[in-house]
Amino acid sequence: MLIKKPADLKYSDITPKSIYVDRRKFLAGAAGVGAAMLGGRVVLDVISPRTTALAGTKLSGYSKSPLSTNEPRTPYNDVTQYNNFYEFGSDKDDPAVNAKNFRTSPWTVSVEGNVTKPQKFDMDAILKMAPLEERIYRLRCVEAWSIVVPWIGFPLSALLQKVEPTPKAKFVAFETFYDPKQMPKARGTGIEFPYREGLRLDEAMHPLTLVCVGMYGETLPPQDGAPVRLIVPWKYGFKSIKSIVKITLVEKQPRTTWNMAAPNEYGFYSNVNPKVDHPRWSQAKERRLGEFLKRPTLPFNGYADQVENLYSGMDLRKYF
Ligand SMILES: Nc1nc2c(c(=O)[nH]1)N[C@H]1C(S)=C(S)[C@@H](COP(=O)(O)O)O[C@H]1N2
Ligand SMILES: [Mo]
Repeated sequence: MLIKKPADLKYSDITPKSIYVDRRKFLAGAAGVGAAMLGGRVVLDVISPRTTALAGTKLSGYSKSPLSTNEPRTPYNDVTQYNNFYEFGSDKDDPAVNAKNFRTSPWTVSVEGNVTKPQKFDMDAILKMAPLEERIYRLRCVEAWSIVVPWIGFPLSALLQKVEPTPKAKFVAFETFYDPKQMPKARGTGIEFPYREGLRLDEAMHPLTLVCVGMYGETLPPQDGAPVRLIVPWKYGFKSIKSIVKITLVEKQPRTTWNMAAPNEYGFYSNVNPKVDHPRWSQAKERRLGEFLKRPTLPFNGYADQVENLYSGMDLRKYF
């Protein structure tokens, strides 16, 4: 049994939880098993070489962000059993079942477009790109449920700075991996794939905008967007695109999946706004998963102090 030194560790070597838990029992007492630090940052638990699934592997060496909410976190089981990830089906319990064997390694994210240094990053490069932080953020789905999750990641601005956007770059377009063979349920959902999202460049550079690689101390489970997703906490959940493979810096406002599917229902901006109802339901309240009573929805999902200046002078009914 080979135990690599931290410096040799590759993301693709990470052992899935089910396997390392067994191995831990098996190895109880063996030296070399446990959290490791690499250059004061990341890093992954134990490990022997493997190239299979990755979710549920411990992350360590991350700091706790002062940008976290102190609201109670939503139970892990709610966050991982009640999902929107249409590539794996449109019912809330579909992704947990159908994404189980989603192959997330090897994985690369291509960053291109109006940039001086277009680059393809593998997961090792992404994990080492910036110090990892745990950020406890609220995420509010446009369907009026919400969660509070200890996400792990780093500001998207750190990634964008690496590729040096040119002055022509005004928006950022994101694309999810799509493979009809691994995602046979996608077709029946009625939306177009690959799933696309977008942000204005200043929204993308905002310190709250997170490149997310983990949650609850571990790498992301497949149903929550492994191995890398976005979390944009002041916008409706569909902006927080999962399993990203491509990021393009563009001049014009990019097309986005839900806006293409129903432009009268889902805008490009999609800032959480209790005063602007969805055409088919109110946005005034939400149900926190795991709770019974509804609670009021807050403007910008409670992040108004930090983001409302991005939209000064804009009519947020028109730009919904
Ligand atoms: N690629 C992709 N990303 C996606 C979606 C999707 O269907 N496909 N659903 C979005 C929606 S509507 C929400 S509410 C959040 C849900 O994230 P969660 O399942 O981790 O709670 O993911 C978003 N990201
Ligand atoms: Mo959503």
